[in-house]
Amino acid sequence: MSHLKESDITPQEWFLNRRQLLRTIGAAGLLSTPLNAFADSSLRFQPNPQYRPDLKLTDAEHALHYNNFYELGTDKSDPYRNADRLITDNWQVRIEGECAKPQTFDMDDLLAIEQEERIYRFRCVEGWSMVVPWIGFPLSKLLNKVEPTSKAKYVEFISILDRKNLPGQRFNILDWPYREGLRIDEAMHPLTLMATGLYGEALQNQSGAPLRLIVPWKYGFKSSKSIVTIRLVEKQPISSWMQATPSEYGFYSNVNPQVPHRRWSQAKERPLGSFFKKKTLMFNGYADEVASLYSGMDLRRYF
Ligand SMILES: Nc1nc2c(c(=O)[nH]1)N[C@H]1C(S)=C(S)[C@@H](COP(=O)(O)O)O[C@H]1N2
Ligand SMILES: [Mo]
Repeated sequence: MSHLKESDITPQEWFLNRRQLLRTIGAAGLLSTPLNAFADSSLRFQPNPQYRPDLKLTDAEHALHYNNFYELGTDKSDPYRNADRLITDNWQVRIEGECAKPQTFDMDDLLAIEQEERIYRFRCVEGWSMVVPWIGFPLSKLLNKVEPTSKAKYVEFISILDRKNLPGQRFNILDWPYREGLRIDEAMHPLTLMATGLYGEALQNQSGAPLRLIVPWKYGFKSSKSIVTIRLVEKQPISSWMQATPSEYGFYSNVNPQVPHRRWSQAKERPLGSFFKKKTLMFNGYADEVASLYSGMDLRRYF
């Protein structure tokens, strides 16, 4: 895919994407095509050199066609096949709860925050993994805007509820809407990203458009897609997965090769597109950055 090459080889400078190019041409009066025809892939971002590990990127063909997004179906190919069932027009995100300035943001507000590209490892609890270039901004930048109070000990993330259009929400596979949570220090951690794009373009629906969370040291299910509400709370929230199967899915869900899932080992993972497995790293390779968040905690108990 051509956009994979774009994000891969673009040096550390502002990336002039197609829409900007079109806007420039349009402003010069050379173009008559309505610019909103290209709106869904517009994103201006800067690669962050701090997060460009020397790792081979997963082929976009895999990352965009093998997904977990139960609102769009439970087969790995369902999210891509049913992508148009997710309606993202006029998307807004409400940030509320324990904060001085609760606010509703639209996507223009969020895209006005400086967007950066970061290459992260991503590890699903099921045992597959990928290395992909997300675009977005640290969640802390957004949370600081609402001024969390001292009672904000946790953050809850609530995804879209649209039973009429989302095929998966016709079934009680999970307790909808999809809910996840982080401790406030995890949410404020510089690695925690609100993603708006992937492979140089705005998020595709199957990836959780228009806005999803990325917490690279935790199993993938903590990285909620298509978020509509972020709630600052005092008590530890109960995620949809904890509610569905408390014995298998804990609140923390840090990637940990030493703590097996109830039904399988977590020692190894299969990178998407690869036949061979490789060893899973503690905290998915981010131990230097995040291990201190859990010092003194028994990670078998707080799984
Ligand atoms: N709203 C919502 N978010 C979700 C999910 C989901 O079913 N619904 N699945 C999670 C799981 S299990 C994983 S592994 C990742 C998958 O992200 P990807 O499809 O972009 O790889 O999304 C997570 N976020
Ligand atoms: Mo997952």
